[in-house]
Amino acid sequence: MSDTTIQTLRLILGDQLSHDISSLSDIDPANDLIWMCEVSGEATSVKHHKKKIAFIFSTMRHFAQELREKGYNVHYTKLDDAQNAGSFYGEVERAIAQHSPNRIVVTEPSEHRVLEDAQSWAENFDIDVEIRDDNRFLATHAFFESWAEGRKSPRMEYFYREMRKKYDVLMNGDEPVGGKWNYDSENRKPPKEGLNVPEPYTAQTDDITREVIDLVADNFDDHFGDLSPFYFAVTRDQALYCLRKFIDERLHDFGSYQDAMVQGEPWMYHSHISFYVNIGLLNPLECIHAAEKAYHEDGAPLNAVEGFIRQILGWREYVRGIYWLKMPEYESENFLNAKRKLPWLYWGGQTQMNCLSQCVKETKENAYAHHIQRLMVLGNFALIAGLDPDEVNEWFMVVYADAYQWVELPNVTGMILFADGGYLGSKPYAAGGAYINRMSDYCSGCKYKVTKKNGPEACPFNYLYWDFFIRNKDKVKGNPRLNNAYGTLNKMGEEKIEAIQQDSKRFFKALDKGEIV
Ligand code: FAD
Ligand code: DLZ
Ligand code: SF4
Repeated sequence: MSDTTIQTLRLILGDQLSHDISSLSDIDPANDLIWMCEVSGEATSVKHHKKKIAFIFSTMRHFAQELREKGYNVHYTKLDDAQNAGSFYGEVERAIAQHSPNRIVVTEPSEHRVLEDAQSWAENFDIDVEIRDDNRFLATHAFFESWAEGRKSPRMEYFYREMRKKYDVLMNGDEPVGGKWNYDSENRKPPKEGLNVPEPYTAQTDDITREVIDLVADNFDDHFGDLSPFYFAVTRDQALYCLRKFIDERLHDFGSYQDAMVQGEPWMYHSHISFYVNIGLLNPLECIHAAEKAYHEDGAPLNAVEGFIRQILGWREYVRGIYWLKMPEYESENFLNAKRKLPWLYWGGQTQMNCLSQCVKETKENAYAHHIQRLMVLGNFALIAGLDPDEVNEWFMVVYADAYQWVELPNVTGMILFADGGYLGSKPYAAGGAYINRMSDYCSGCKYKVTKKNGPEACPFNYLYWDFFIRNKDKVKGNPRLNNAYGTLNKMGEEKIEAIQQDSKRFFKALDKGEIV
């Protein structure tokens, strides 16, 4: 279909790859045109990890093929098409010029920047534009707003309980199954010797994926990350298989080892479905129901099932709610006034801190790190080293294949950096080396000594942790959840405080000069 008049132009963005998406609900296959486009403006809005771009483009191309097989008219602009306008705005303009549609239908873009762009089309192109709710999320904007209204600090746990009731998930009438809402206290087992972690899902690459890999290699060679090997699912069938494999092989131990980190085991007992849920191949509710069924019918333990469901029904929906409630101001929050530049070690530069080195290495290879690596190693360091939120947000947006701003920003600005002053999280998630040592085997392979608190051999997390509380005293001391930390600090002798500050000063000087730390 080219240079023909159509009724409705239906735009499908790169993270809207769901057959039941709202923008297609009333499609007229004979008269409507679906428009999809690979645009350099999106691939370089930040310089996304090579594997992430390949994943998105390959999944988009497979989705377009499935839509055509269903009998729909699909226009697909490839990145290297001569006519490619390079942006959503330019592509919409081109589509209108070619096809003179009566109107445009699009599901609400997941990112504020793109929503603003879409909101400008009606006036700028003098056309009727309908922006529909994204029906793949479980809490509408209205539901979240009314829940959050009047709450000074709307905590995830209470939102999660409402969502459990609303969707009747793990409920016994009005009561939670098992008598408790949250089994997190059972989900903190350190790793033990001889864990037999199942192999992760690895998809076969087909011609479409191979073509995309070549395209990414040719066009984004200067982006961070390894392109090969490429193992992501790129179709709904493959993603469903990946979900099934998680439920059958990993869910049982998901809870117990949720916080554990093991060198050489990037995938642990996590589900690795965030890429697929966020891009639209899997629906969050079907993932929740699959886990709930495993509890009722296959003996999956409640701590694992509840823990997994809480991440999707609770955290995932909650961070999206916060994003839309707080944007666009949320993007520039910097409560702690953190200014340090992101050190080179985040891009794979050498470091002697083994925990950071391992987490960055796996991120570069896989465009994935599991939650506790993101939170307690990469995020914890960013917090206690006082890294600039803009730089940290950019890094997290670039490196993970599941990163879109609606989910990345609240996790970084709110959860790890406390840059929103405690709106999302009740306290800064700062931790010393002892936590990392308890939950991982990284420290045994590190040049630093986790048991040493001060001096050049000491684990930097140990003194930076205290230095963080000293530096930010005026901002966070009143937080009741930090009473213990400040109680301990108050009892510290001057000599100890002096040693902490000297070590931190020396460390930051080396870090800022780009020396290997
Ligand atoms: P599992 O551990 O198996 O959890 C199951 C699912 O729960 C995930 O697939 C995801 O959909 C959901 N989930 C779990 N935790 C969160 C959370 N905190 N917020 C939202 N959803 C959650 N997740 C993203 O999807 N995209 C991001 O860009 C992203 N950035 C993060 C940045 C930081 C600093 C932190 C601390 C967390 C971030 N997360 C992000 C949340 C979480 O780390 C990932 O969702 C998870 O690691 C994905 O791996 P998985 O599918 O194996 O998750
Ligand atoms: C992340 C991304 C990238 C890298 N490339 C494209 C693209 O070429 N075409 C596209 O439709 N979407 C892409 N995306 C995802 C979009 O950034 C995402 O859909 C919007 O930001 C949502 O508002
Ligand atoms: Fe990380 Fe410190 Fe352990 Fe080294 S000793 S791995 S820096 S926590």
